[in-house]
Amino acid sequence: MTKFPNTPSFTGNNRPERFEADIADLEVEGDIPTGINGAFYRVQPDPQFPPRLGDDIAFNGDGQISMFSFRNGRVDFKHRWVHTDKWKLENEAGHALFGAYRNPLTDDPSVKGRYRGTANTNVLTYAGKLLALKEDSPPVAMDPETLETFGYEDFGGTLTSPTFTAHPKIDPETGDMIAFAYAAKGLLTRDMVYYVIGPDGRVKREVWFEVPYYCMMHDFGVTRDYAIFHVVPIVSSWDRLEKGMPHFGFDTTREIHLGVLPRDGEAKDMRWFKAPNCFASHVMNAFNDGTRIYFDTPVAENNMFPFFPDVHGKPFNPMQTQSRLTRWSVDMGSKGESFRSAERLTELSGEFPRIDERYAMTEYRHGYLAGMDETKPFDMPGGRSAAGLLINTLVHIDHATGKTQSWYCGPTSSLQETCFIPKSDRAAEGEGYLTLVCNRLDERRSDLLVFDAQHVDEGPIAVAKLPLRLRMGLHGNWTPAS
Ligand code: V55
Ligand code: FE
Repeated sequence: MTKFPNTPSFTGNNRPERFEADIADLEVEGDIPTGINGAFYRVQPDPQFPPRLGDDIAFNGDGQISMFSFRNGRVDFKHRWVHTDKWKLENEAGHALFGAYRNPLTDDPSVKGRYRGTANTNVLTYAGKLLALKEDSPPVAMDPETLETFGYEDFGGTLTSPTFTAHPKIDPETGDMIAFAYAAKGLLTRDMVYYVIGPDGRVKREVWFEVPYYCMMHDFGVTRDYAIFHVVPIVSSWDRLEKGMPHFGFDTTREIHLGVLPRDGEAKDMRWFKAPNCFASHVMNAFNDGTRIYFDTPVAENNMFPFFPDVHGKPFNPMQTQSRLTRWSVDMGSKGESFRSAERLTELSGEFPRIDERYAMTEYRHGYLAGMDETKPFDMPGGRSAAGLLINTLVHIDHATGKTQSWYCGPTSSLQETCFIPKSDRAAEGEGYLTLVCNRLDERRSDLLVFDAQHVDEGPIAVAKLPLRLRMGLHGNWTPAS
């Protein structure tokens, strides 16, 4: 008797799927290189139940993890819900108990004070556990082989905030996990905490500080010597929540801020820089040369989230949502508080930036993007993502030459975020594969594509075919079998 609303968030390409699945030995076109040995995990939001308030946004769907295990040219598929507290409480009740995205005032009173997280934003392994992440709650730990949920991860009792970013970074030199939490003293608080977690899975260093204004702190940059926090005005307030407005709204009248914390420093060592308003969310990579810091992020002129509308009531402007990879630089040795240095690295519009993670935090050459090429044909009305964007190209950027390569997926498909797989531990930067989910919109089905990362424009070298449809996902990561 379940009935989902007849709204854009729940129909067409956004219709719920709600399955769990195991498929041994997927049908493959082409050949998966036998040297690929490990698992690609990715996460997608999928609502377990119809929304409590009649409609909802994609960002509030319950997290489901897909695991593609590669061995000897064969790919096995496993797909499971993350058993968050929200999922379990609602599963027991048989209907939704939690209301709007990040608004506990809209919840059933029986769930007051419970973690509201959906674990739907990122998934990675660390210290032997698979962590499913949503930035408003602690990580949810799962078994990396069976995808069974263990429960909330408090890093051996050392996690001191009720929230944890969905974009932690692994330091390739130390093996540490560098992370942060915002709204770290409760909903809408300006308190943040920077964390260093050791390979033993325990927090070994934390620095508390405040941001200039509460906003969505979705990602950050880490270099060998600095952690960089970009404050972009995707803002909120108790007033919004009391009025039942969307949690976030975009404020074009506010400046952006860049907080730079020396990794071995304390809050007093942090410096804040300012720049004119723009939209930026994900960070491709960051690095520093002495005190000069480089921070690569796709930047759009205006808000990219139509479901978090302009706080001054200006209509959403799709023309201004095109994001282009931009290099910001700022010097910790400089005087003054402005940073203006922004160099556009490509004219292609793209988001979901990725790298060969072995070159995280250092000067790097190869970057990958989910490209949105408006000049290419699209024959599937309703196939656009919740943000109204259509990802139709896989892009490789070579920062050494400034050249790009791209591959267009055709007029009846769309693409999800890619993930780099090194050919081996000793392979040179960028020598490896790219894998990503391709939505076959006309067939209501999905494929997993595998590319040679050095020849993106030649198209996939192998396609692992799914007989079912994955929903639009967020992020994913590679874990080698070793
Ligand atoms: C994002 C996604 C989220 C979220 C906050 O920018 C930010 C992406 C899937 O949920 O809660
Ligand atoms: Fe993200």
